[in-house]
Amino acid sequence: MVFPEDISAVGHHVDDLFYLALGLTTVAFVLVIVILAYFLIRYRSRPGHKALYTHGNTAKAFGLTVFLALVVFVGIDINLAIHDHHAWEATWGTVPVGDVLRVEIQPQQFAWNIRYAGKDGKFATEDDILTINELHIPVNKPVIVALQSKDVIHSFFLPNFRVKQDAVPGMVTSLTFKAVKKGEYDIACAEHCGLGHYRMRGMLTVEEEDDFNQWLDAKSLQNTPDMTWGWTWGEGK
Ligand SMILES: [Cu+2]
Repeated sequence: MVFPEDISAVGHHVDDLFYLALGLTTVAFVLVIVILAYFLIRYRSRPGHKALYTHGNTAKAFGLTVFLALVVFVGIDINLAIHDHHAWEATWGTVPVGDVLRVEIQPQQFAWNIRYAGKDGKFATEDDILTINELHIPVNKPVIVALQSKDVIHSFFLPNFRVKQDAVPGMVTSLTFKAVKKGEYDIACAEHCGLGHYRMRGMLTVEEEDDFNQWLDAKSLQNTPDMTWGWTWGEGK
């Protein structure tokens, strides 16, 4: 449909959920319209037919209402809740362990400050590597991003992974994702964070692990790490 390309391992669960919700509500909508049209035509005003005044049948009306409510509740609400649970589990249910890339991101008005741990595998040390609006990750490797905002609430949004996570001042939040396709993709801020919100666009580059390591090495020669973040996960990779 009109979604951006899904390059994640689990994003299809979210897409499926959307299509399911769209499908179920479309069926309900069409049914209602068809029944409405039928009654409009069937009982329309025409010569030879007198209008009938009726209070209806309370028992029947009650039964029909309960029946329809159950159909909607079980057929749509419960159905969506079950699929929603699957999508949630797939996206957020398991935190990857082992060979994982950890990154710390501190958004601010209006940029993404991105920090890698460097050779020692620890954040907030001399060999940290900093970039602005430029996140590189290896393909087929789980990534865990820790977030804490410097100022207001931002939201780290990866449209091509179907995930987003709020970044809040004073608390560390995190999210996990894995790319299965190389390329250049968008990072967006999904929280209206001020006048320059529209400028909060970052670039995500997904590449082979070797290319990623080369890029990281080149970056590490260029920059002086900023130790003023005031928060860290400590261990990284
Ligand atoms: Cu923002």
